[in-house]
Amino acid sequence: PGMYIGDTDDGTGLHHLGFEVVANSVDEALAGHCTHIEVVIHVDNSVTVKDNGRGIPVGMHPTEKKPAAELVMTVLHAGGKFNQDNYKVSGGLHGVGVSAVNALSDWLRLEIWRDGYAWEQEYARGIPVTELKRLAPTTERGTAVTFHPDPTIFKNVIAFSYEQLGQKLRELAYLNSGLAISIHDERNDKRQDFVYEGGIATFVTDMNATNTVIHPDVIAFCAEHEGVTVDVALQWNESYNEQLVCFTNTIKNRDGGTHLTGFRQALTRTINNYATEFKLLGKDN
Ligand code: 0RA
Repeated sequence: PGMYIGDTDDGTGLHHLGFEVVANSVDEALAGHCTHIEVVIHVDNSVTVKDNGRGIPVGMHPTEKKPAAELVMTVLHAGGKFNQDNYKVSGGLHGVGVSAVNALSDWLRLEIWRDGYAWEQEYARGIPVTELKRLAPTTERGTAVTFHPDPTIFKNVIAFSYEQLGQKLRELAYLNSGLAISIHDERNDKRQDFVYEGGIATFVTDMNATNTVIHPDVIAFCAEHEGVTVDVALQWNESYNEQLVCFTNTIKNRDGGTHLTGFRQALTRTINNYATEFKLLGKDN
């Protein structure tokens, strides 16, 4: 478990399970097929992640003789292989996929709405306990995964934190402009909806909500170079405390990295060059 999801005793691994399932739905949104993701924390500490994407494919795999969905749920890294878009951007558990969550759940229910029907399969500790069953006809599309973390693996912190899940979902909503993400905690009926049309520019506006800003408009831009896309939003305020956060593939980089160092250097150099060129740094200023 440590290899795939991190610490099983302090809650980080536990919450990673939820983030990995959400990351699959976010990928579906990034591929342009999903607009809503709903997360529910149930009273028994199971979690449901439901999206309105295309649904995990239910067709038989020609050689494995199993439905694609079952392979996605039981084979490490299988998810990406069925996705023709090959669009794995949102980072969950280092990309091992939802099969790791399945293996670490004492039970998991997969529901799919696709190809005109609802479908369902149940698993215990990663092993199917039912066939993928075809249920009632539907015109809906999407996927829902409900999982219960295995109590023989997760110790000490075994309850999901509404704040910890909510904080991450809020970040994901900022980073995926227009994607609606909701969280509902059935233990206390708390709920929140996150949807930000303005992307990270709105993130910065909200970060500065309690500060006096020096310029009203957030400076925001997006650029691509050699297949790498960079999104930047900046706004100065009157405080002396810099708040700089960076993400790579929607994962927060708590310890920064070369991209943060490089950004800082380029920003300082650019402002210095401008100030020098326009003689803003003279002794009169
Ligand atoms: C493989 C292929 C396709 C979709 C997905 C996986 C998929 C996975 C997850 C996991 C959570 N929600 C998801 N939604 C979709 C697309 C196959 C196609 O229709 O072309």
